[in-house]
Amino acid sequence: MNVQNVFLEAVGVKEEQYPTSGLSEIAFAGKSNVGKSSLINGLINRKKLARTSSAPGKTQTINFYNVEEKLYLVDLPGYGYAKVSKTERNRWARVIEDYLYNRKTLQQVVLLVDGRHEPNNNDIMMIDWIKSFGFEPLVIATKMDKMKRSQQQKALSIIRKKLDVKSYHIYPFSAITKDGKDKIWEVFEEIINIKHDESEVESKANEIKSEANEIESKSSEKQ
Ligand SMILES: Nc1nc2c(ncn2[C@@H]2O[C@H](COP(=O)(O)OP(=O)(O)O)[C@@H](O)[C@H]2O)c(=O)[nH]1
Ligand SMILES: [Mg+2]
Repeated sequence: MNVQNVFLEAVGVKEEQYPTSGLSEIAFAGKSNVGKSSLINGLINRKKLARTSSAPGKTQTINFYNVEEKLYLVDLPGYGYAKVSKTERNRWARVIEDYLYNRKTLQQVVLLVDGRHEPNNNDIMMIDWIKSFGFEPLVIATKMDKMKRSQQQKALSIIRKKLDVKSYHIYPFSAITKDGKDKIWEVFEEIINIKHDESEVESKANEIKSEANEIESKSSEKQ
């Protein structure tokens, strides 16, 4: 996607605060500091529109970036930051769960994991969540520039096995070199278009149904 126009449209923790335009959205989940904000910045060609920080656990809101009035890229609050209290963690779970459950325009949740590390229990819980909400288990492995090329395939295969996803579900990315960016956009555009087509088919089907009902009620009037 050729991205020129992008802005932070909404920041919030509950439905009333989220955008109401009906545009499709793709959300990023993953532990604090994994590179969610950096990935978003990379995808939208900005250095720091999405806030990146080396202090983990900071983004506790859901942030909606409007991209070309075509879709939202959504930065979800990160998990797994040790210093967060139990109350904080519960709040986090509720915010994310409400969002995943109720957000009609959400087309895909993407899990980010650090390419260098084996996914932990939180990552596994998150991918299981993603699967249970009916999404494809899409994974982006971040910080690939921190690995030698020769280590990369092996690292991806470890992640794939640990999360139990297919090789076509995992995409490498580096916010430094931007390697992987084009492929990721390709996948996202396909997701948005497919879902778009589906909703067109659905609305056509509803149209036909209501025409059929009309004909039926007219013919029963005549009898
Ligand atoms: N070398 C390298 N560093 C990265 C990459 N992505 C993120 N970082 C760094 O990792 C830290 C956390 O990134 P951030 O995007 O804020 O993570 P978030 O908490 O998931 O949003 C920052 O210091 C980033 O500069 C990457 O692909 N390569
Ligand atoms: Mg962030």
